[in-house]
Amino acid sequence: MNFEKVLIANRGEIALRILRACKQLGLKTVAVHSTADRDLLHVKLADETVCIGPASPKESYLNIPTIIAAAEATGASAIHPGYGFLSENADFAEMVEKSGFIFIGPTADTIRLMGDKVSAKRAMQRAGVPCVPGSDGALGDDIAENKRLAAKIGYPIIIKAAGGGGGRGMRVVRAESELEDAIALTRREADMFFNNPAVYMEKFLENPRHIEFQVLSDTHGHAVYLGERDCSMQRRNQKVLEEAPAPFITPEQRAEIGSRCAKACVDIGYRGAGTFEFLYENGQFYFIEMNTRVQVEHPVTELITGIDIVREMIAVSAGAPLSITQDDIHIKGHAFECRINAEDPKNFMPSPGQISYLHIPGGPGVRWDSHIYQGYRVPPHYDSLIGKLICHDDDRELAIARTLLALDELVIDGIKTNIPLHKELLTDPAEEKGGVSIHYLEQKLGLNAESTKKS
Ligand code: MV4
Repeated sequence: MNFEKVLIANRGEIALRILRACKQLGLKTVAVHSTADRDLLHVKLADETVCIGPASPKESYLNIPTIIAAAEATGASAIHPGYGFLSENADFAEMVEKSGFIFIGPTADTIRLMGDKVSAKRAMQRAGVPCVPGSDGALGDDIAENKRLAAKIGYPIIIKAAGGGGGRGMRVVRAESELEDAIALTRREADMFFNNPAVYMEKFLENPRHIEFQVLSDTHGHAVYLGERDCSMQRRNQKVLEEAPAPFITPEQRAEIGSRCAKACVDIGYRGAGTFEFLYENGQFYFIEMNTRVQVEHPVTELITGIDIVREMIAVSAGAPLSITQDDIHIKGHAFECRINAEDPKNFMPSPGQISYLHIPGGPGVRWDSHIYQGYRVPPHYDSLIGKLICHDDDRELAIARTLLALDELVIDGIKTNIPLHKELLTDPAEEKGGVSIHYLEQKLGLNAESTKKS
C-alpha cells in the first residue's frame, strides 16, 4: 500500500465499515466528525479524530476546505468519502487530488462524466451497455422536433434533468398536449436545483424492477462484475429492503449484462467500486445511471461473493491490482439487507433519541453493520439509517427465514424503528415469491407513486 493513513469523510455505519477495512489493511485512521457526532463508535475507535464543525452537514461533512485541512493537519494520505455527502462531488475529488491526497473512488473526470446523466448514458451506450430508448443527448428548444421524437419513442415518455439522478428532477408525460409545458417546467427546475438546464427524454417504463450491477475496477485495465442486487422495495426513492442475487435473473443474463458493465469500466478507465443501475422490465435490462461510490447495500453482494468490496476499493485506489479475476467470482446462496431506520413504522417520521436497550442478533449467516450501542443518542440532524441487518443462506427461502429470525432477536428500545415494517415485508406473499416492481411498496402502503413527479 503506497499510503498509510486514511481520513474517513463520513459518519455512522459506513464510517465504521471503512474504519474496519482500514484497520485490517494495517492503515491508520482519521475520523472527522461534527459536534453532534462526538459519541460515534468509529470516532472512539479511530487513531485520530478532528472535529470539523457544527451539526449542520453544510458546515461539517460537506465543508470541503475544512476536510482537506484536517487531512493536512493529520498527515493523512488518502480520503474515503463513503456514500452520500461528498462521495459523488467531482469538485471535491479534484480538490483532494490537487492537494496531494488520494481520493478513494474514481477520478474527478469520471465522477463528472457520470454525474451528468446525458454524458453517462452516451458513454454507456458507446460501451455496449443497453440503455432506455430515448433522445440522443440533451433536448433542443425546437418543440416540433421534440414532439416528433416523443411520438417516435411512444408515450408515455419521461423528461429527466441531466444534472438530476436518484429520482430528483423528472416528469412523466402521457400525451403530446402536455409535452411542451413538461419540458419547460423540468428545465426550469433543473436550472434551479442543479444549475444545469439540460434535460433529456426517455421511454417511461410503467412497472419495472430496479436491478443494479456491482463492479470493481483497477488501474491496470482489469474490471470484474460481482453480480446484481434487486433494490425494487423502495419508498420515495429510499430503498428499504435489498437482496442479491435478483430473483429470476438467469446466469446467462447475469454474465451478459455483467460483462458489458465490466467492459464499460475498462473503456472509461474506471477506478474503484461502482454500480450500474438498470430498470428491468419484460426480461430486458435498461441502463439509467451509474453510481461512482460504495453503496449502502454493498454487503448483500459481499455475502454472496465472499469479496470485501471496501477493502478492494481501497487497494485499487492505492494502485494495487484487483486481488481477483472474473473466474474467481462465484455466486453462492442468497442474501437480504434490512435497512433499520430510526423512524415511526407507520408514518415514517424520524425518531431520534437515546437507545435505552439494544440486543443484536447473531448466529451463522447473520451480519449487523451498525454504529449504534446501548446508551447511544441518535442525533436528529442526519438521515435515519441506524443499522443494516444482512442475512445469508443457501437459497432465497432459507435467507428469508433466517432474516425473520434475526429480526425477531433484534431489540432496539428507546426510539421507534422500522423493524415491524421489515417483518411485515418478509412475510408478504408477493415478496416471498420475489420480483416485485419499484411501485409495490408504495402501493402496499396506500401511497401514490408521486415520487416520479416531484423534483
Ligand atoms: C425511470 C423510471 C421509468 N422509466 N426512467 C427514479 C430514480 C432515478 N434513479 C430513476 N428513476 C426512474 N427512472 C424511465 N425511463 C422510473 C424511475 C423510478 C424509480 C427507479 C428506480 C427505483 C425507484 C424508482 C421510483 C420511482 C421512479
